[in-house]
Amino acid sequence: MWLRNAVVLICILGSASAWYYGRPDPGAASQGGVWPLPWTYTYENTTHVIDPASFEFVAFPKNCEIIDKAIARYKKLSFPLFKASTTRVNPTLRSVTVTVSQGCSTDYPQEGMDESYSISAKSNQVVATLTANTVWGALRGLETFSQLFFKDANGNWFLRPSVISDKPRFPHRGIMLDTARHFVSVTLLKRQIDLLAQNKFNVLHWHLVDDESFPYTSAKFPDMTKGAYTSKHVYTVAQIKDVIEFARLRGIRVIPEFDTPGHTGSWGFGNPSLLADCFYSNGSPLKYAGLIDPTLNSTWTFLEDFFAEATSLFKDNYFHFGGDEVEYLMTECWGRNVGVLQRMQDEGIGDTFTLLKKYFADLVKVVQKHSQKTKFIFWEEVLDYNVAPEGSVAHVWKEFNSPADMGKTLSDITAKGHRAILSSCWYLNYIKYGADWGYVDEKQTRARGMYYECDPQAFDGTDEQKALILGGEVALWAEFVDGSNITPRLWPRASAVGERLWSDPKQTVSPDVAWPRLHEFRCRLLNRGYEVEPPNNPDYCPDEW
Ligand code: CP6
Repeated sequence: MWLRNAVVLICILGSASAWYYGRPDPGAASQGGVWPLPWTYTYENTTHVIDPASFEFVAFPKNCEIIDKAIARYKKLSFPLFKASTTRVNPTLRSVTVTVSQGCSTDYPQEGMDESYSISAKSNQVVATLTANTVWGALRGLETFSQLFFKDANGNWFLRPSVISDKPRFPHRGIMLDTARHFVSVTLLKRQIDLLAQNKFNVLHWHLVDDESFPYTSAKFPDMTKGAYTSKHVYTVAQIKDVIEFARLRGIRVIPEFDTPGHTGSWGFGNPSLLADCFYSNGSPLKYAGLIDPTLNSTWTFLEDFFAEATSLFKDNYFHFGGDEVEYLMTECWGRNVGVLQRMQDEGIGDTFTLLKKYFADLVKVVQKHSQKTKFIFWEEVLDYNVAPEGSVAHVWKEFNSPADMGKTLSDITAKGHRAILSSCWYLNYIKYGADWGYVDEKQTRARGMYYECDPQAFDGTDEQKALILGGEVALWAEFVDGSNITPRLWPRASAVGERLWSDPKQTVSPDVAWPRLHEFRCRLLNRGYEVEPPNNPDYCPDEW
């Protein structure tokens, strides 16, 4: 009894402080709040009664694979923990019709796809409607619709009567996963793709290979997997195709990154002549550094064939070619390598920056020889050094400790007319005590730059410059991440970024206001079976694991 009283007392204190700090009821059951927040919504102050066992999803057009498979998923995702034996009720809403006005599509999702949708599920409707121009909009709408369902403590199901009209703020909303520092199984990659879709992200940036390992299988160059940790730590061509198809069905683009000319240490196991030998300033050899030698013909025949295969395997129009962190390596591996220096002289290339510029220009040439469709994304340095080909997209990452520097970079890069993707403020491999999605420390004090408050368009620049921002990406560098912790490290912290990239910034200004809805969404993901960490304190879910 004293325990019960203590709990009641704590709840009273808790709700008092909750009010003061804008905290949610720490045990709030999900009442159909939607994450990320839709652009326009009206809710009625009543509830629809739902019978999950008989609720129907009806699609137009019929026999559209991507929609039918999505409906099969959302029948389950809409009613997590539903037990079929629960007593049947008389539902006030019986079904939803899903209409795709442009019809079915078997295409791959691409940049700029139309992801808008509308939902009408008013209290006087017996049949709800979800309409979208494209299958991609229907996928996003199904996720929103599934979040309007909620259950009470007795296992009775309801739907929040709503009218919603929604679309993304940015076309590029990504998560970068690094499978080179630690291997992530296909099963767990697919779990992240499912979570991407449930958070309305649309890009998996797959940082496949790096200095540490080479898990990518090339059919043309099977020796390259000598750079994998072991022969088990690889993605086969069939598995890569499977991941791409899994992502397509969820409206997720898979953009691979082949980071070059630096970060290529593991490439040397399968192709030793590809990398230049590097040296300390005293002339002794520097091991474990990787920088491609662009002065050899063999390098270019390899890169041409290698990327011809990769650009036909991956279906997205964009490819990420890295280009980060080569400054020291240019000195150590090109500037102190007599062979490279000799061939530079023979070609009339005066310095390593000129060689770097020529490297990227030649890379673009060999890639485009076999794949006209391919567009290029590079880490920001490549654009800073003015060595990037026309039309390349800058991936801004460097200024992760300084919002001011980040703003300046965005301003400078867009002033040059480059399009940009932002990651600097969304380095989720960094962990810190506290609710770092929206607050900086355990005292919940507001601070600059936490994930929810970072805005990719908050820099000094013209409207034209701001329009060059394609969106952003969460970066999860995997030095200390593998299958054991990838899901809770990403979620729901990345959900905060998902809302920033999808929702109206004017309606999503404060973590204090967002908190209850994020809490509800995280509990929903738990019920769906994902090991997502708590974003708040105090906090508990109606159904704990
Ligand atoms: N690997 C590659 C990395 C990083 C980058 N590129 C990185 C740099 C700084 C931090 C975290 C990660 N590990 N290939 C930079 C884009 Cl803090």
